[in-house]
Amino acid sequence: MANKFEGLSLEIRGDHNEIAVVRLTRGAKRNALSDGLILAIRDTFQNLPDTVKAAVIDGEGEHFCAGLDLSELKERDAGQGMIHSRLWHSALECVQHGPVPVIAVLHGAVVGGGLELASAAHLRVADESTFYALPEGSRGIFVGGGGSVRIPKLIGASRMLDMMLTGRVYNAQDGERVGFAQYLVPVGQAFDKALELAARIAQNAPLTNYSLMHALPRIAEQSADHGFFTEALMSAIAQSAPEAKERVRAFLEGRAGKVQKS
Ligand code: 1HE
Repeated sequence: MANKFEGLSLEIRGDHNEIAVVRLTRGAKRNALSDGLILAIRDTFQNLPDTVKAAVIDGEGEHFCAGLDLSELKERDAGQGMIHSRLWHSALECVQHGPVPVIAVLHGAVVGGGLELASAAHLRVADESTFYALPEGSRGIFVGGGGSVRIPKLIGASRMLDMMLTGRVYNAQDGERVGFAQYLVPVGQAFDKALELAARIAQNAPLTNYSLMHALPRIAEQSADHGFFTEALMSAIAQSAPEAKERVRAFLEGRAGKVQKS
């Protein structure tokens, strides 16, 4: 099943239509994010078919994404600028807090708004061609797509400050070391790795995936006391699901796999 939007395609894969592959298809413009493309991202993640249990987001061509479409950067007054930034926030919120975990496939440029998009995903798989930058600093602008909230959670505020103040570019190895990507693979292999991870994630109990996506980041922002309480609630809800009971029973009866040394 395939569906095509302007600058973006959606393909549903898997024996049970459980994996969504969302691809930016503006390779000629290095997948620069126009307002139309931001709206397409929002609508796509808001309307994933019910069968989908995990999603992959990829970019056509040599680069994942060159960020904001600078050709649309026109004179905006403060109010219009606020509305534009909030549009990005609502779209990337649909990626981060949509129905299913999202894996970003990184290669080439992951810059500006492209890095903000990647940061809204739950996992990032980079290949060795990847580089990360925040050119907003040198273009006289500021991040507006949620980067100031999400990027420090990956790499720390001081590293983000350095990137914006000095134009520092992280290569793929250093990017993985500081926390941009959880996986680093040879050039051209990131998509297959992401699909493999998506297939694995799609086998989890849906409530487990939901609680990891929605509870874990919120607990990280709570006080320890509130975090323990939220954890107890989430844990009780997850273990009460019939699917959890069946999975535990399967292990106790020798029907489920053991944890294997890697
Ligand atoms: C673009 C954009 C873009 C390329 N908006 N059109 N982002 C940036 O500041 C990054 C700007 N882009 C680049 O630095 C480079 O294009 C790349 C390193 C990503 C790729 O270089 P390269 O040599 O492969 O491609 P190119 O020749 O620079 O670009 C190919 C075409 O894409 C060219 O158009 P053409 O009509 O001349 O063929 C470029 O103009 C076009 N293109 N990037 C518009 N970004 C919510 S706030 C977020 C704020 C930001 O994201 S600011 C950071 C913006």
